[in-house]
Amino acid sequence: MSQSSAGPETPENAAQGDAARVTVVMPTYNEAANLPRMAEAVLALPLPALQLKIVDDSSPDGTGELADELAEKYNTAGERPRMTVLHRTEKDGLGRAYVAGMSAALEEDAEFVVQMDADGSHPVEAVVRMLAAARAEDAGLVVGSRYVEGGQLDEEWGRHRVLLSRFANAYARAVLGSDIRDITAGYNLWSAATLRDLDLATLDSAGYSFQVELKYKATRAGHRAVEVPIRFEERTEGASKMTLRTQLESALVPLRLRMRGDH
Ligand SMILES: Nc1nc2c(ncn2[C@@H]2O[C@H](COP(=O)(O)OP(=O)(O)O)[C@@H](O)[C@H]2O)c(=O)[nH]1
Ligand SMILES: [Mg+2]
Repeated sequence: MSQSSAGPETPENAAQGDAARVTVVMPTYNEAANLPRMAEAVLALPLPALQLKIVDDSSPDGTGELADELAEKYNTAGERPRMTVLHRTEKDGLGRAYVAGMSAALEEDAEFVVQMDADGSHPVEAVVRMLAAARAEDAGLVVGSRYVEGGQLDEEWGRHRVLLSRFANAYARAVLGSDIRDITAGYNLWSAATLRDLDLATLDSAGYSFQVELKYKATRAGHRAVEVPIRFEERTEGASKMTLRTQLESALVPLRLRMRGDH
């Protein structure tokens, strides 16, 4: 057993003050109203070696410049940065933004990579539980799950949206034969070994279907996935970037993956 996985009695304690090199990759597009409190909350986690990496696609609202200012505030010259910013010139999809951010995190020697939205929908403190679960269950992937026992959706979600989300999940799970309950989840923690195995540069998804594709490929490659319950909060600031195009891609990618697979 490696030294880092030998921990105190409970999974909850195991991650307190944990020196794991966790990189939280946070894609942003017009999230200036959310970024300062998100950065503060992420960097206040009891994980001193955790880094926050913003991946901004030249947001017209100045999120990229704001991220640079925040990085300057949180970083200390001569020390390993706590916050970094990856500026991309083009908005060419959430999946591509994640591939860029995750690849950079791996190059910088992260041990774990977390995907987290910038709009406050993903409860920041759950990172500690997700890391503990990865260690305790030797998982390559931990899903912050709305659809396991204890998971919740903000009551503000209307009936229509709840049904659409449940349908998208059930559809992708059925087409792919996956037993991950929240296969469309955007809040996930990955071990570096799992991501390295997946060859991020070769993924099909440009957009939101990236979430499904990566989970599917990881479990098919034999990496263990576990789900920890989270409460998904509705965003209070800014607007969703989900478009009809990304929804169509989400419908088509599971079919494409399945046709290519050896079912
Ligand atoms: N860099 C980048 N970030 C994006 C893009 N699309 C969405 N995001 C970010 O991804 C996260 C999830 O997007 P959001 O609009 O909240 O999607 P929703 O929660 O499904 O409505 C947010 O942090 C967005 O700012 C994109 O094309 N590029
Ligand atoms: Mg959102």
